[in-house]
Amino acid sequence: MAQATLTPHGEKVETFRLLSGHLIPAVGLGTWKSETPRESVCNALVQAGYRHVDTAAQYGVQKEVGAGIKEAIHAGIDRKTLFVTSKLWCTELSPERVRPALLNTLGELQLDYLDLYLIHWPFRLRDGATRPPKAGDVLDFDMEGVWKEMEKLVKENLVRDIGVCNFTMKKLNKLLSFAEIKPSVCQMEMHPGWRNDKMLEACKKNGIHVTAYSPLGSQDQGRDLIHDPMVERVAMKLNKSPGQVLVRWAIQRGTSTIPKSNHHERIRENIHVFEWEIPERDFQALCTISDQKRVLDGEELFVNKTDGPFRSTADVWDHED
Ligand code: NDP
Ligand code: 1BO
Repeated sequence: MAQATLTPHGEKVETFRLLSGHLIPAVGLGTWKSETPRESVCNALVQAGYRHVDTAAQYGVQKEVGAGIKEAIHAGIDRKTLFVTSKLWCTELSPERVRPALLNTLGELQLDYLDLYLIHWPFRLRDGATRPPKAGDVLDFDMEGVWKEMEKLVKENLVRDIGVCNFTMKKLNKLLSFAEIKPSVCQMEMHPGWRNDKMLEACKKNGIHVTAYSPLGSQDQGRDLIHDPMVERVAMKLNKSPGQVLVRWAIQRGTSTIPKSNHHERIRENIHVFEWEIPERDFQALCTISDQKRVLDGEELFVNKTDGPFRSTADVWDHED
């Protein structure tokens, strides 16, 4: 359940409590493919009231994101009220590379700790791996060794929480079999066009909070949920925008979510989701959207149809879909 708190300006914001006891704000700003990371982050924090930013080393924008955070701090935002997430990229997925990768991320972001550090994808890629991967580009992944290094980062106060992205139930169960510190967060693609109910339930059962990525259906080759007739119908009925309905739907499922936008008016719009709710009937109607399909299925990154180790997207997702 989301909990409501007030900002110093009296605005209501919802948060979720993690296994660690820390709070994660229900809405964060996504930064993948952001064309205006510094301005967007600074505006989101200072003008729109965001306190949660999601980035990753792989996005190539950490320096600009860090500059945006720094500007916001200069404008009076307290670092302690922020929740900053970054992610360990696939080329760094071996035990000896975890700590240097985190230190590099902290340097780029100009921060001395992260609120959340996530394994970006549970597959190791060779340096210089191509898309799609050539034979030998996708390597074995020492999950236990990498997780132990992530746990050390928590113990050294370099990161407050650790977690994973793009895991299957099989991989989550493996992680839980040896984790001394359980993952606080599992970040997964989730929206009405890909509800991924099974993974959401598996996480809830283990007390693991889910952050829904691509809540609007993503971009470029993504899924246009903004113009989905059901989403438009609910938005019209509630006098909200389709983007707001999609963000609110994610929160009412018990997930935090991280919509990305380059446009300030949309960034503002996407966080004005706290003083109202989608009625149960409309919420359920949004849960019936057909053609359930991932946008980010990992094919380009990890599938090599002739040389493996993953010859299909079904292999990537452990045949669980
Ligand atoms: P989103 O679902 O957030 O969609 C972004 C697209 O929606 C952009 O084209 C944006 O355009 C548009 N948009 C934003 N707000 C509105 C609005 N109110 N009305 C209409 N259109 C809107 O896609 P992402 O894939 O970027 O996902 C969000 C974030 O999740 C990422 O940025 C990243 O931080 C994270 N992520 C994590 C992954 C992982 O593997 N862990 C994978 C994918 C994403 P414009 O910018 O022009 O406004
Ligand atoms: C390839 C990276 C997907 C966005 O997190």
